[in-house]
Amino acid sequence: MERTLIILKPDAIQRGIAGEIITRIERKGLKIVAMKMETVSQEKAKYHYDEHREKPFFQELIGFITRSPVILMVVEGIDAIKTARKMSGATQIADAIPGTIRGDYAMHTSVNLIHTSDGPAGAEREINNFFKKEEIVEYKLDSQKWLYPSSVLDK
Ligand code: FUP
Repeated sequence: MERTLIILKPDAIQRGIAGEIITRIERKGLKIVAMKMETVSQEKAKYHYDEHREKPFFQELIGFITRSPVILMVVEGIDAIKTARKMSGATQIADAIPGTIRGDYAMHTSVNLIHTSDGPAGAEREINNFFKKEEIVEYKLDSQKWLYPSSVLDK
């Protein structure tokens, strides 16, 4: 099982579609193991987007993610990182195909509703930036026996 960070960005909440996005995540079968709302600080935002520090869109990116509250989630599943990225859709909005969250609901690359980690190292770093260990909830999700074969769950 893999974990990834999902951020429902300020536009998702301000436009009232955070619930719809959470519904998609639940229906897919990703297990939500942590969730909270917060206004992201400048410090956390800059750490989160550190790889983009030198990019021309960096200031806009930090301004956007800190502008209004976000919903932060940690979700778990087999190949959760890739699965969440596929569900989000392409970074460049014109390439985000219908059926993806960005493809269905977003109009601009800079105002794109959702962040998901791009790999195992990034996921760990990003989860630790926003969540303390004790905020991640250990529980059994009964529906998993209808989402995965027993050969996977018995491991
Ligand atoms: P993604 O992983 O799809 O969120 O994309 P990146 O990590 O490459 O980019 C992080 C954020 O920077 C995107 F969510 C939006 C913003 N961005 C721009 O505003 N312009 C660009 O050309 C690329 C990214």
